[in-house]
Amino acid sequence: MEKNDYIELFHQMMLIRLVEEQATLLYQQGKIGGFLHLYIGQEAVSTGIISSRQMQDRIITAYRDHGVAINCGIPVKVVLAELLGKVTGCSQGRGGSMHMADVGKNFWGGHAIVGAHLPIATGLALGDRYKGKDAVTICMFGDGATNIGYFHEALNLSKVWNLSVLWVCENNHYGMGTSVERASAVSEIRQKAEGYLIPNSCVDGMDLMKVREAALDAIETVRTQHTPYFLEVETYRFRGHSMGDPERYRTSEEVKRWQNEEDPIGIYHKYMMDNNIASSEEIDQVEKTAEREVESGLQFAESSPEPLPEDLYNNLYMEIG
Ligand SMILES: Cc1ncc(C[n+]2csc(CCOP(=O)(O)OP(=O)(O)O)c2C)c(N)n1
Ligand SMILES: [Mg+2]
Repeated sequence: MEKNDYIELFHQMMLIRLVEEQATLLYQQGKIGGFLHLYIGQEAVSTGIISSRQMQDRIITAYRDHGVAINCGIPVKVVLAELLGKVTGCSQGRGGSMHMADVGKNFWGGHAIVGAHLPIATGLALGDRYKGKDAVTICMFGDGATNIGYFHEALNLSKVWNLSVLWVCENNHYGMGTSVERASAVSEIRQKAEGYLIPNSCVDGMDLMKVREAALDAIETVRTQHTPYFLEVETYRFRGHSMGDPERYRTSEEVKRWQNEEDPIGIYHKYMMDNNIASSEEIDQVEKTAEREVESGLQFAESSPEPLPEDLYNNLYMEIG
């Protein structure tokens, strides 16, 4: 990677964090309807995975999707507009927080039903096989999703047909208020892939460079060896499951330890300094640029119109070539 590439990755993680801090305020002001699941703490996962894809590779994820949307290249102002339910949002204000999408950028959406997008990933990859496309489908999901029936059906068929799917489990240790150990008979989640003879590995998800290295290897394996691959990424969400989570299932000491010692943005900042990639002044500039982008994006989103009631029944079905 060139210097600018390293800086762009920092820029993307900063944007995710700042957009979500802004979203917290907007939610408290009652401007965001429905649920709001924040990705703060997990920024290195989507940034590392998505920066490792080629543009023909598809991305699909669950409802914790703002970071993925930004990494896929949806402008911050369009993400903010979607959060506010405005017609200029990436889903024309109909999807909101959990249903960001832009098929033109090969982002096949955030999905609210736990596990339900895994069979869709298998289907996308089957479609690519039929059409002879050299594309990898990258499917991201939480630890909780691995206890759902869809997970097993989707993994099984992906191996039966040796489809080009990279399964990425974001193990943030909890599904809502339930820890992995209380919900899953297998606490080392990647072992579940063994049951379907899918090659697998586990990586530290707080270190962007480690995530990228693992993702590049995994995507290469899928593309060249025509097999699904399972990558478990160990991470942590710094905020509650969604807004208004009283967080009785974990101690504030545990949260503080991760925030202080494992902050992905802090770890990457240090990496750039230690390796003389950028000076602290240059990194400050990137932060300032990101702040300005979020500020002007907010103005755009707030001043955008709401969808029209008469358009309610448009775009319910569409043909995808
Ligand atoms: C089928 C289904 N069951 C239950 C829910 C309620 N629910 C929403 S998020 C969630 C936890 C999922 O945890 P995980 O997959 O680990 O993702 P994380 O929230 O940690 O990113 C549950 C149970 C749902 N949305 N869909
Ligand atoms: Mg989880």
